[in-house]
Amino acid sequence: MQEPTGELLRLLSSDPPTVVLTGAGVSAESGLATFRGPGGHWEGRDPMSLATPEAFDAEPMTVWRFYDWRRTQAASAKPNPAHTAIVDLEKKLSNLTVVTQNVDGLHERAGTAEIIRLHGSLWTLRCTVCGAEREDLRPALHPLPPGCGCGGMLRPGVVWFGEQLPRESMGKAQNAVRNCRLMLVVGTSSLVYPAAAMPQAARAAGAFVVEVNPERTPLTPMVDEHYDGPAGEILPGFVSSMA
Ligand code: BV8
Ligand code: ZN
Repeated sequence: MQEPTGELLRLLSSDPPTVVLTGAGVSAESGLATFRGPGGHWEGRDPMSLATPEAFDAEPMTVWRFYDWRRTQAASAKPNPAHTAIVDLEKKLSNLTVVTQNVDGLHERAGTAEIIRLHGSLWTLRCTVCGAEREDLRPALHPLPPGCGCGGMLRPGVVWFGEQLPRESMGKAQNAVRNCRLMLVVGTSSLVYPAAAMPQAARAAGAFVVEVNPERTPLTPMVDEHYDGPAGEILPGFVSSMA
């Protein structure tokens, strides 16, 4: 299915509290590799094996070179029509929240105002000793690993596998998920928890759940509607079909 159905358009015209849950697929058309798609590997290493505290402890330089590469890629990428359509939806609806698993900052650069980052950000650095956090938009950091004024080593401000999600973001996200009447699940393989549990929670709370993904995922059998195409084409179609 590609064009929005009458049911979805009727729901959109009722201005429902809406959550847009996004994953790496929403940045695919900006040229950023997804985690599990083709080209997702880095120097032959599986990103999943690098995005862990164990990898950072064992080989901080390798992990920093991976994240410095990710930052360089993200800095040269541009928001794509999927990001822009989500900004347009936020303007047309009175209560829309983006809950993203992405760390690339493209939603923010596209102009999304209400955003909850579940897995942190490539652009935040956190000291492993004193915990001080700072934003640093420079794509290539030198020297690696970057250091804190206290002498400690800085780490990327992202949530690694095996790490707890930020309590505040989780609380806000769970609130938005429980109160929404429409959830758009865009560009995620729905494999990583606890983000992957959110669509079921929304559905249990009575929301209409729509998945936008060119592939089927473990979530597909449970959604109300599945649009099988690139988000950069499907989402602008939703916006242009709205009155
Ligand atoms: C936690 C930041 C408590 C870093 C990321 C066994 C069972 C269940 C759970 C677990 C388990 N073992 C361990 C766990 C917990 C684990 C987990 O869920 N593992 C999975 C792999 C089984 N979760 C955690 O560890 C989380 N913490 O649970 O803490 C705890 C503590 C200890 C022990 C247990 C529990 C932390 C998870 C956060 C990890 N950090 N990122 C970084 O980015 O470097 S996750 C990383 O992968 C991304 O951030 C992203 O969130 C995530 C999933 O990737 P997706 O975004 O979905 O992207 P993916 O490539 O997978 O898919 C892209 C999709 O887009 C595809 O479907 C594709 O078809 C589609 N697509 C492609 N092009 C387009 C498109 N869609 C639309 N348009 C297009 N053009
Ligand atoms: Zn410090």
